[in-house]
Order: sequence, then structure tokens, then C-alpha cells
Amino acid sequence: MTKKSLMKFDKNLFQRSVEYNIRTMYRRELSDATSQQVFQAAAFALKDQIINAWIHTQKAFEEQNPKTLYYLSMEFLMGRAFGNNLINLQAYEPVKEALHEMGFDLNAIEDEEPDPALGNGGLGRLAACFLDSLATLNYPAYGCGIRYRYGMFQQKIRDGYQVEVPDNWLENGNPFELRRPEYTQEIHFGGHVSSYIDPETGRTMFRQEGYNAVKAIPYDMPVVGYGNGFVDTLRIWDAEPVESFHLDSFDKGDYQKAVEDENLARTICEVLYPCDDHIQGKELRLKQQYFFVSASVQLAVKKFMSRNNDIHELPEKVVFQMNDTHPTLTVPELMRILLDEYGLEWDDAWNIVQHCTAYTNHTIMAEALEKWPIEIFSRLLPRIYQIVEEINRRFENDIHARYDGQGDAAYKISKMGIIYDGQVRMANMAIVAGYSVNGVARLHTEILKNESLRDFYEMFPEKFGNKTNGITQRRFLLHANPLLADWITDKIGDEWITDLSRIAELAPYADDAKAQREFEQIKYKNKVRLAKYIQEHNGIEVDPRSIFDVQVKRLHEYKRQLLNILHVMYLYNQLKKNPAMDYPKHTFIFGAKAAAGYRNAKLTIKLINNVAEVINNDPSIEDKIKVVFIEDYRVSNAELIFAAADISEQISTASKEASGTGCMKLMLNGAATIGTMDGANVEMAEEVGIENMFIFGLSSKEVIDYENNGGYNPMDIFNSDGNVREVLVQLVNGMYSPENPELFRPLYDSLLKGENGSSADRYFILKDFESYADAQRRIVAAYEDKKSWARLAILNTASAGKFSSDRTIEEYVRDIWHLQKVELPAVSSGRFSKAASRTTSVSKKSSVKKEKTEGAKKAVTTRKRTSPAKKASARS
Ligand code: 26V
Repeated sequence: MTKKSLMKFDKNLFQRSVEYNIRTMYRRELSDATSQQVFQAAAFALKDQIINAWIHTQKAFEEQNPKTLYYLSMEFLMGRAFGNNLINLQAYEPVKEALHEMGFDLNAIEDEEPDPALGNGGLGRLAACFLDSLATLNYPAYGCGIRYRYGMFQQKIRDGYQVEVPDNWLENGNPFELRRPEYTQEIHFGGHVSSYIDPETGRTMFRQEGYNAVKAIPYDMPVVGYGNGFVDTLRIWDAEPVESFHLDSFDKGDYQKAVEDENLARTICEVLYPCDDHIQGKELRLKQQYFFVSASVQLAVKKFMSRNNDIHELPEKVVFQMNDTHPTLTVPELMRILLDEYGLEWDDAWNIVQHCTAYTNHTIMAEALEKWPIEIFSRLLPRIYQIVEEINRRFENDIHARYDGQGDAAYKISKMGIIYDGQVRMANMAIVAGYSVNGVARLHTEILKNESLRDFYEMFPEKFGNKTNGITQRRFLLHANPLLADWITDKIGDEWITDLSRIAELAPYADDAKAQREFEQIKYKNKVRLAKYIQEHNGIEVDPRSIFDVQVKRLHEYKRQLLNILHVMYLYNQLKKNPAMDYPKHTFIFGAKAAAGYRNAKLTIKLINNVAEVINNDPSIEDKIKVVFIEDYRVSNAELIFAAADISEQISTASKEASGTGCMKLMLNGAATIGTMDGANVEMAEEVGIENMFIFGLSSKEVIDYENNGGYNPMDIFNSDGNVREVLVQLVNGMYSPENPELFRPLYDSLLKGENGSSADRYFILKDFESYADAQRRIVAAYEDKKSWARLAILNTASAGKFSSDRTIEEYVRDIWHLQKVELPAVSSGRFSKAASRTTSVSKKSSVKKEKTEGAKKAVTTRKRTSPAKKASARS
């Protein structure tokens, strides 16, 4: 762990505080406390320390009135907070020591914390990495999301099958959250729209009536920056019924509405949709989207107006980043507030919206494009629907103005229309309204521009840009891999913790024999740690000297876990035929959750487990291959896995993986990538050199060309390649499912026949098989030479500098958000006092702004507002 420490951690105070908390919270002596109670007590003691810095940061926001980012996301996959907060407060070692003296082991206490899994996968984890970077870089930001009662399901493996178990993460409470009832907002669903004439302006105004209402209550969680005393906020909304339930009410209408309101509040935040295989047009999901977007936007506007005078200046102080299309209702909701509550004219309001909203696309998969049936949308959100209709009408006029002369306006409307074919198309709304559209890796952005969003790119080229994803090195190296973190710091100092580009200074050590041995030793120890976890959780003994070959990510056909396991089956065949074959021990490790209704994904999990069962129990292959499926893959066990991996499997069908971020975490921890030229792999190859990766398979261009020409014929491969044929036959001859030989037939069919109208082997698994097997052979050959392998691994770590989310955030700030760093004034107590010196000082321009703000504040308190907003805020 880094030796540098900015925070004066008071060990005695912490210990007393833990003891006191155990007494007051549980009426127990320390010696009688359970681990869970110690965790709770320690977490509260830690929160006490964070609170000071949190207040301090928020005070600085009040005073400096900076432009603020609202990162709107249905998912924040934060992972455990306790250890991460300790890391960022630079208090990990002291707390470890303090707990040790009290007779507790920090690791065991960390394991008591539930892993808040308010996200499915990449998109949600990216949001969490972004918050870490924003706080570390002193940028004012709120993450806005939903406080799901049940997060991502827990995965149990029963008889090889995935079983979903509810994740009751709040069972023991969440020590890091603060309920903020003072910021409660009211959200309206349903009813109808009526119009009236505003007596002051004479204009026709609209309002929603006869609606069901629900209260949105925010819960705030601190997002602690690394070593800078800066604390941003993750604000997640919970629903509660409005106080309308009067049992003495004899009015039938009221009673019914009260019951409906109550039910609405109960269901809205109940569960995260654990589905990332396709978008289902579920009404509850649309409710969730409007619920958190409306609450976040309402509060952002109110906060802005409490510090500023003129609603027209909103874009100078507020930016809403829409994480995928899920928060696109930001657009019509902000329009509603500006039109109906602030009484703005359409053009004025639209101009503001167009300068406040930006959209990130995270997938090109057509199934992921969100569309809502007009019937559901307009019934649930009647006023919002009216506004969307108007946005669409005006946009269609723009299309006509531009394309009528060329005669293809109708075609363009079919592609770009927001309301089309009975549906509201959310991506189209986000693109038309927002001032920025970005992809998440260079290749992905190019595909958006040239293929999937081509018509939009033609119309609005200036909106498009790329922001290659990144990850936080604080969690995924400093916390996940303390041995390697310490080693790196010993070699090059600890600047890499906040400036990952510095990790390039490790490169010379790649050729240093001593460094190679040390690196290898560290990897070995991490493999021992993972082997222990596997032994405890799977009952499988794996050899830490074997190659740890890892594929951990959501299970999806395009990610091609099936290619990996088919290759394992092929290897097994080779070993069976040739028991003397010289093959270094190889452990194939999988971790993946499948969407509950995704048959082929779930069947692939079953296949992996059945193959594991056969291979792991066959003494004839002398443990040369082992297969492990790690149950319930999530942020906490991911950290163990990344640190221990030799090989990182990034084998998606080229063009399908927008970016990938696991690839970066594994690279940073010194794993070599076997992968296609897809997503961020392309940029990783640029950084580390293609010779230091194991690249295989069709290019994205080849894939897209095949797709545009009706696919290819996998039967040609089946007929010509005996190895492939053997493996495929084993899918359906009962070798891996003797009780039910037909069990894996759907996988077989998906490869050779195609289903539901899609072409056979839609993801080019057989097409890429030989090339993949060849890349695997190259790995085995390279691994033989320990020294050159260590060199390769060190080079991978040393080349990961680009993939820090700090770099990504700086690019968003420079090109999209235009935020300024907020300098924290020194604290008199000395705690966090060095923090201010680490930030670039705020420019003269912002101090001018500050004066203006002071003036503005006064004006707010004295001015008279005549807009409908006055009435609205009076009501709230
Ligand atoms: C994914 C898919 C994929 C198949 C078809 C339907 C569908 C629907 C939803 C989703 C999940 C939402 C998108 C998502 O999580 N994308 C991931 O975002 C990561 C962060 O940008 C990125 O690294 C991953 O490549 C991308 O899959």
C-alpha cells in the first residue's frame, strides 16, 4: 500500500468510536460483537470522518457556484464501499492496524459488507468508475439513480444450472447512506392533460390532472476522491407514497387513487431489471425511468434557481449526461419544467435543453434500442407525450426542409423519426435533443457514425465524438492487488495512483530479470489467493502454477463464452487421444450471470459446468486442464480474479462489444489478452503492441460485410473441419449430458441452423474457431518461457496508462461538460488540509463568477418572480 498519507488518521479515536458504536447500536461489549456488528460499527465510524469532508466540499460548491454535472444512470454498480473509502482516504493501513489491535481482520470485516449491485454489468460499473474519477479530479458532480430494494440477483449454481436468488442488499441497512427527506420531489403518472389561459401572460398553458402521485426521496452516498478531501454525491431515489391515504375517506375516487398511489410507491423501486439481452417494453421500467429522471431534473433546476437568477443560464451551470437511452426522458421532462413551470416559449426552452443534455451510446446491438409503444407511453406520461409529439413534429419539419429536394425525406423519417410505427424511439430523441453523442471506444464510435447512426451523423456531424472508456486504478489495482500496487510504487513512486500515464515508467523493468521474478512471484501469490477462494467456493483444487485463463463478464452470445468452452472441449479431445501430449497445465475460469429469460445464455452456463464436471474428474488427463465456473461473479470477487489472471479472454464477435472494461482491468493487472479486434482491444493493441497480445478472428469489417450479405454457411466448416465436427457432435451425443443428450441441442442448432429467423452461427463462432485455437496454441508456446512471459505481463501493465477513467473523465470535461475543478479551502483542523494544494487553482474567471454569484444570490432573495415556477415552488 502506498506510504503517502494526507489524512491524519486518529487511530485511538477510531477505535473508541467503533467500541462506542457497538455499545450504542447493539448494547454489546466489543468482545461479544459479531463480525457484521463490527463492520457496521467501523463503517459508521468511518462515515463520521467522511461527513466532515463531505460538508466541506458541498460548502465549496455553494460558495463557488460551479457548473455541475448530473450523471443520470439507471445503474451504478458501486461494489463495496468500506475498503474503497479507506483506500481513497488513505486510511487503509491504519484502519487495518487499528482493527488488528482490537482483534479483528480487516479483510474479514470487508467481507461482511454486501456488494451493492445496482447494475447489470459494464454500463453500471463504468458509471461507478466515473464517479470515483470525478471526485478524485475535484469535479462537482452528482450520480443520479435509483435505490433499488433488490439489486442484481445473486447467482447460485444448482446441478450446473443458474438459479436466481433475490439480492436483499439492504437487509442490514446501509451505513454509508443518508436519507434526505428535505429534498423530496413529487412525481406524477397518468391522468390527462388540460389547458388553461394564464391570466398574466394570456398564453395557453397545459397541466396534468387526475394523476397518480408518488414521492421521490433521495438517499445520498458519499463518493470520496483519492487523497484530496473531495467528496461528491451519489444520489439514489426511493419512492414513498404521498400522504393521501386517509382511511376515513368515504369518497370512492379518493380511496381508489390512494390505494393506487400506495401500490405505485411500493413497486417502483422494487427491483433492478436484470436483463441485458434485449429491451423489454415493460411499463414498470418506463415508470422507473421517469421517476428518477423527473426527480433528478426537478431538483437540479431548483438548486440552480436557488443560486442563480435567470433560467436561461441553466446551460452555464448544469449538464445532464444521459448514460445510454434509459434517462432520455430528461429531454421532455426539462421541456415540461421550462414550459409549464417557468412559462418559457417553446424555442427558448428547446434552446436550453439542447445546451444541457448529452448522450452516450453503449451498444450497437439492435435489440438494445429502446422503443416504447405509444399506448403505454402516452397513458403513463400524457403531458410528456404531448411534448415528445411536438419535438417530433418539428424535427420532421427539419428533415423535410433538408431532404425534400433530394426526394428522400420519407426514408430519412423512417430512420430518424422519434415517433414512428406506433413507437417512441428513445435513442432518436436523445440524439436530436442533445448537443453531444458519444461512443465508448474508437471503433464503436466509427461504427455508430458509418453504420448504425449514419443518417444522424450525416445530419449532425458536429454532435458526434468518441470517449474511450476507462477504469479506476484505485479500486482495480490499489485495492484489488495490493502486492502489485506496492511493487509498482517501489519501482516508480506512487504518482500512478492519480496519473496512470506514469505507469509507462515501468516499461524498462520488463527486461530486468529481477523485476521479472518479482512480478512472477506476485502473480503467483495472487493465484494462490484465488485458488483458495475456488477451493472454498467450488470445492475444486486448482494448481496456482497452471495458466489462469479468465473470461469474466455477462453471459451473452456475442461475447462468445461458447467459443471458449467449445475450444476446451476440443483440447480435451486432443489430450484424450494423445495422453503424452506436452501441454502446460491450464485452468479455464469463467464467471458470468445470464439474464433470467435468456435460454442460450443459461444453457451455456450449464454446458460450462457439465464440461467442468467431466474434465475435472478425469484422472487420465492428469489435471492438465481444469474448468471452473465461479458462482455469483460480482465486483468483490472480480477484484480477486483480475489480480490472479494470466490470460484475459476478450473474444466477442468483432463489431459487437462497444468497448469492454474488464479487458482494461485485466491488462492493468498484468494479464495478456486473447482477443478479437473489437471494442477497446483495438486501442489496447496500439498501446502494448499487437505482438504482446494474442489477436485472432474476423475483423469488424468482415463481420459487417457478411451480415450485409446474409451471413455465411457454417455447414461448410462442419463438413470440412473434423475437430470442429467432433466437438459439435459431442454437444448432442450425450457426452456432457448423458441423462438428456438433447439438452444442448439449442446451442447446436444456433450454430448450424439458426433460430427465430436469425442466420446460423450469427456470432461467427465456428468461423473464428480455428483462428482462436491457433491463438491459444501461441499462448501455450509463449507461456513455456517464464522470462518472456513475465516481460509480456509487465509490458501489459506498463501500457495500461491510457485506460484510466481519469483520462476518460478529462476528455468528457474538455469536449462535452466544460466543468472547472473546485478548489477546497484549507481546513483549520489540518485534516485534509493538503488537499487544496493538489488541485489546479481555480482561474481568475471563476472568481469573477463567484462575485457575480454572490450578487445573484441576493437577487434571488429579493426578486419577484411572476412565472408559473413561482407557484410550483410555492407548492413544493
Ligand atoms: C446490452 C445488450 C447487448 C445485446 C442486445 C441487447 C442489449 C441490451 C442492453 C445491454 C446492456 C446495456 C449496454 C451495456 O451495458 N453496454 C456495455 O457498456 C460498457 C460501458 O460502456 C461497454 O464497455 C460494453 O462494451 C457494453 O456492452
